[in-house]
Amino acid sequence: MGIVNVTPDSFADAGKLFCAASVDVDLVLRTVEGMISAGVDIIDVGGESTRPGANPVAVDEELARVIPAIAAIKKHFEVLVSVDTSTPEVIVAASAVGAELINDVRALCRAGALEAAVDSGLPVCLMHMQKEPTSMQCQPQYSDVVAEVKGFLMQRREQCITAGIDANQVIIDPGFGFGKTTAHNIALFKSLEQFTNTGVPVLVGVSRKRMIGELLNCSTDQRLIGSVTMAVLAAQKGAAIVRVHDVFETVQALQILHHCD
Ligand code: YH5
Repeated sequence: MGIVNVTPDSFADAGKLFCAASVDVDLVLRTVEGMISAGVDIIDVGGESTRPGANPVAVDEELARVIPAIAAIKKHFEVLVSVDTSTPEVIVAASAVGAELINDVRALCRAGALEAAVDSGLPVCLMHMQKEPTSMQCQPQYSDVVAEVKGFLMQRREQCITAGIDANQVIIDPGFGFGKTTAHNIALFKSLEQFTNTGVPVLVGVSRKRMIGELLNCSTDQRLIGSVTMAVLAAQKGAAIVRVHDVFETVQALQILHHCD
């Protein structure tokens, strides 16, 4: 899964796909074309910055960022598109322009989001987050991070199934970096098989995140090797999808894994 940010403040992004007040659709299309050439399977389009401390974005603003980008991608390419959103209006509009997966860092917990996802008939990715982006990195606490994150995801998955989403249409994601210290992230990553062993498809997003910066003591532009290495380890532990900035390098590494493992 390749990350396409259409936010004005996404410092972690490879390219700034946002120009002045509106999305630069041509730049989005060139980025997607590059990812497709590199072997991407899914393009994840997000219009809300969820980096630590980021401010919430208004619904109209999120719609204006995300929907033109998804519509243009679907018009020009055959690639699967996922929408990184927690907003019911965005779920509805994105599915209307051809998005194929709802990726929600809030696990469809916002009012109306679960209903919108059910109505869309699309598969969903449920991610764990402690608190909200504005507050999540101030002293995250768990007594047993693996049990608590897994318990939340499996319970939320059951609620989604009860609400009408097919059991085989739910992906789970431990939510690396979302209300977790580096120690919590590493504990989760080491125990990733406790998630993949359930048989539920698991998505892992660690690309360029702070845990890699802390382990290697390096800035975001020096996290490529760490990110690719963690993507390979996640795949080896059974992750179904890895969400990454650097598609070309990650696809090469995963091809080696699949030929030689
Ligand atoms: C995720 O893990 N993450 S947005 C801070 C960074 C680097 C990257 C430099 N959406 C996930 O990518 N969706 C995001 O520091 C996600 N899983 C799923 N399912 C945050 C992000 C990032 C943040």
